[in-house]
Amino acid sequence: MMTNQEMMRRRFLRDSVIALAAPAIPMGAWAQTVLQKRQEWQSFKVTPQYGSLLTAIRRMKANTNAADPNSWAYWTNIHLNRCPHGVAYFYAWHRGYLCYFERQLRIVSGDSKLVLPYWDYYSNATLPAEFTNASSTNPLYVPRVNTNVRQALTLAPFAATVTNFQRGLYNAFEPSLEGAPHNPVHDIIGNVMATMNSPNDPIFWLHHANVDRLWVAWVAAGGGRKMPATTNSYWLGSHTYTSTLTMQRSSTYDTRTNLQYYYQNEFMPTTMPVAQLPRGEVHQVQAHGNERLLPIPPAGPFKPGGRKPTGDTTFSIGGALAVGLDQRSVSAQFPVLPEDWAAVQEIMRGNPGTVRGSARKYRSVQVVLDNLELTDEGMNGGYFYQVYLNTPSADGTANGQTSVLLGTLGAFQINGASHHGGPARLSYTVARGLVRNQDLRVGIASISFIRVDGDNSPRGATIGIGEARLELSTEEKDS
Ligand SMILES: [Cu+2]
Repeated sequence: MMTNQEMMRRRFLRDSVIALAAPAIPMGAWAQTVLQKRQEWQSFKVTPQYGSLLTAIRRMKANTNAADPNSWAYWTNIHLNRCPHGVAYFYAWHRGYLCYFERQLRIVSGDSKLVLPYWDYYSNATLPAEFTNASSTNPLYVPRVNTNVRQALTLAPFAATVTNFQRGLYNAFEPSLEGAPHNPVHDIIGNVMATMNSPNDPIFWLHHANVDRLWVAWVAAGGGRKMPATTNSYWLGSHTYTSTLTMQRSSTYDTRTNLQYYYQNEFMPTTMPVAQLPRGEVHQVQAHGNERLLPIPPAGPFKPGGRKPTGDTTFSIGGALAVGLDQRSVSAQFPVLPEDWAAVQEIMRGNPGTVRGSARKYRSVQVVLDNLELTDEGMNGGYFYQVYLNTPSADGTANGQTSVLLGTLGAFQINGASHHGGPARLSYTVARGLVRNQDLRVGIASISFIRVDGDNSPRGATIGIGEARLELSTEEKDS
């Protein structure tokens, strides 16, 4: 039996063939010549272009030919089939995608002044009212699990230490911002936003415009923050959207040179929208990196996965099997040999580590969540987990040791990891220095899942993890 996604993909392939007959959109020749300003929603919605946006979305949703760029489904399918999540070019690919979509909005609405707006959730963490008005004639409305994303936000990507850009380097902006707020905003809003069909929700475009803006702001902030140079091989080749729609990677290096747009506000956020916390609830304050003494959540009743090679280049020094997550926070605790922990410490110092049972030299450490599955209740999102690596003491507390935030886990991340086929696996790099000089006092390591809810999150089982493990990898990661 074909899965939904296989059917979507086949339909897409069929439609792509039809699309070849349509006039080809010029490739690599971005014809935008007037510098355009992308405005925050609150400014945008009082301009004449607000009406043009509604008109464009209405017309695109009414067009049921998914092979037609004037249809809404055409743009959702591009994301479903091509989007790179958790890999290189996450931002750059989406930058080109948004530009092509924005151009289509202009074509469909007939308004050459229509420019994509963004949603600055650091200023207004509640979805703009225009998106939540459930009137059947409102093209901006789709059902969602939550409408406040306060809990998804963090200032971590804007820390002075995050100076590298691309995935694969330590202290890199790309995986940091993707890890939060990008992913948890998808998770917390939920429903279609928690899936690879997320562009079907109009708020997707404003969310991604904001993510793109945060990238612009990060570059503009200076302070040693560095992009790969324009001459770097990172910018060779092109982004693919459909068989006929591509864009030179080098065109997406910045927004003004080729793409001809900028943002109303190009500063990094410096504060969280605290004033918009829901009343009457004590919410956990998010902390990131190495800054927090976290009470370790109770250990779940999970069987140890044992130490073993997990591939040609990776070796698991311990893990827990069949880890089930629900509305509670939980830890997966498992034994780690002192000599294996010593190898971790070597790697944290920048030296290769070796382990018994393998001839390889290991150069990085990661937490791997393997064979991830969503339950029926978990499928719609509306929640997420912060994934921590702890080295707990015998009584289960952090015992003066810092907890290390590795990233986030939710329906969106799992859907992203599985949608190109194969078992869903997520890995989180343990940055060098994060667990340096930390003892493994009782021979136990712990991977903790701190549940984060919105105002209206589901109860019950959400996510199953075949194995949560601590892995050494031969992959070199520059600092
Ligand atoms: Cu996204």
